[in-house]
Amino acid sequence: MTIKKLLSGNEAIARGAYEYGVRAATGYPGTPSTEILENIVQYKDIYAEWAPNEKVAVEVAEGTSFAGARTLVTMKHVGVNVAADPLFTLAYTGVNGGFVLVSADDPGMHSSQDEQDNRQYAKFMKMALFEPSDSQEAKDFLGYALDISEQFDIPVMLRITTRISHSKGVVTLGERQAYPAKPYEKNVPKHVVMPANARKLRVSLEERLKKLAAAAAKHPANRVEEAPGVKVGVITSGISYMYAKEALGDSVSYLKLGFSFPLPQELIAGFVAKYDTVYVIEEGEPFLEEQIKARGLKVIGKEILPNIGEMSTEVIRKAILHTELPRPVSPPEIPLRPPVLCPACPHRGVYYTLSKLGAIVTGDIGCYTLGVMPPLNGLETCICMGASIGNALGLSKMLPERKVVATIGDSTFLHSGVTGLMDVVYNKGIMTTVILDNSITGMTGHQHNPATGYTIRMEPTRKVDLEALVRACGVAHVTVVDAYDLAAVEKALRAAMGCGEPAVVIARKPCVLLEKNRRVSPYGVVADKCKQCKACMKLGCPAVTDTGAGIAIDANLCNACGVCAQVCKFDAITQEGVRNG
Ligand SMILES: Cc1ncc(C[n+]2csc(CCOP(=O)(O)OP(=O)(O)O)c2C)c(N)n1
Repeated sequence: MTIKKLLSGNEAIARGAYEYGVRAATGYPGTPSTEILENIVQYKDIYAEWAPNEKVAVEVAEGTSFAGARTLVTMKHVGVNVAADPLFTLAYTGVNGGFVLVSADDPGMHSSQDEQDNRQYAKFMKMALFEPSDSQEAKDFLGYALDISEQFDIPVMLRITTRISHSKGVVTLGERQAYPAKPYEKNVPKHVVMPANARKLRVSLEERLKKLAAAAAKHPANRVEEAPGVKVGVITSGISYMYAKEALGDSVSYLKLGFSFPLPQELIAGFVAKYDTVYVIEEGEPFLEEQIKARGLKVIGKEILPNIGEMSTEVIRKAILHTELPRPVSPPEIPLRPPVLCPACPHRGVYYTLSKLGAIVTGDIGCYTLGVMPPLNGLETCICMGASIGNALGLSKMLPERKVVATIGDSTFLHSGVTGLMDVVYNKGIMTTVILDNSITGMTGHQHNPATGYTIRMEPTRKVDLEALVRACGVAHVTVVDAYDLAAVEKALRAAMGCGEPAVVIARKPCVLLEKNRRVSPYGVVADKCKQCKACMKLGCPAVTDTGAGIAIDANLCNACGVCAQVCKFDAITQEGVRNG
């Protein structure tokens, strides 16, 4: 009996890992990739781990592949920047067990700081590239990718985007197939990339790529869908295929590229020759288009289609058909809801305090980036994971008259902040680092990390002692404070900022959402004590509102951190006060 299931692209990849004999899966969380590993956990035959960062995830995956296991490693697009070093070299060494890197890109930046098109990395790194268009293909192409990896001794990128990761489609399930582990062999010329070996591997890599290009030309992931009698052809890949089909239907013929690097140039040339006009419809950069044009073929692409943001049916209709469908209903008036820190988020009090102290505050990537929003206006830079500490060191070196404070989450500190801290100590930085330790990787949905004490399968494990770690880096001035205790936070920050040496404050309190079922007695306002000074409004807590007639606390939102009560000089906020909601 055939079993079919509605799966997201991420769930389908996890299922594919199970069916196609993956034995090891590693990664670091990041939208839109996170649910792949979270779903792999249900398959007990697969070793799974969250690594501290993407580079380590790839290095572990290289080890499992060298050991002979079919291996999957997952990350968001910017994670590939972090992991680029071991990935470039892996194309040289090749693999043993099939090695597939899932790069989950985020066109439109729904949840990211940039929208890099990582197909360019596949070409740059000289990996094979697969681009599924839906959940079924996400599963099937993982199988293809593992086979290609093993046949051609090459790592393969399975490149997905937010819409593939998170939209659902019907997927036909199969059984787990038996792929016996390949034996591990000591092979120094292949695995030790000292220059003498690397030069030989470089030559073999080009030979492998040539063979790969020939395979891509005949591969079932690349197919022509011919519409009889039409004069227009479309070359497309990934999610753009879906949009193109919806916009143009069978008024054009399609060359759908699922295996898109190395590009099957002969197949493309044959297709282009058949039509008067050929469009290349691809989301993001002109990855296919530039390579096709470099062969001297005449196609139309980014002259009329954007390289910014997501592709869509509307964009294609407008650019190629010059028509726009009327919007079926006018959108309702939706109130703007800018993202905010949760009620009782432990990061709030730290940014509130910092905003009083006049320091330059650098930020990093995590829930706490929301400290930038008014009224906290808490941070001034945010570049990429781990950058806050290096940014702060640079600022402090050039602006010695200013106090500079870096703020960074626990997961981000372990990901790539700790090396910045070593630099602060080594190069005698006079600045403060605040580790916002909510004891979880909050922003991406509560994944464990080396400081939480649990593995991805919730097995208890040893945890990194952050205080001991920063001391081991050479920081002598280390304070740990309760992030809800504003007086303690302020005292610790003032002491750190005044100590004249590298200082670390660990502001600790578990993420409030970790205690989902906690019963709390919410705070309320004692009306006759409230002077309406609005000091509590400066916290930007969604539970506290100014109704015009007075301050009100929504009992349904209040998680009883008590921070608003601490900022009230008139004792007008108490757990006995009047609650709304
Ligand atoms: C290189 C890279 N990998 C992954 C991500 C996705 N990501 C955004 S924030 C974050 C972790 C935040 O956790 P933490 O530092 O503990 O802060 P919290 O959100 O818990 O406050 C991750 C993994 C990213 N933006 N960049």
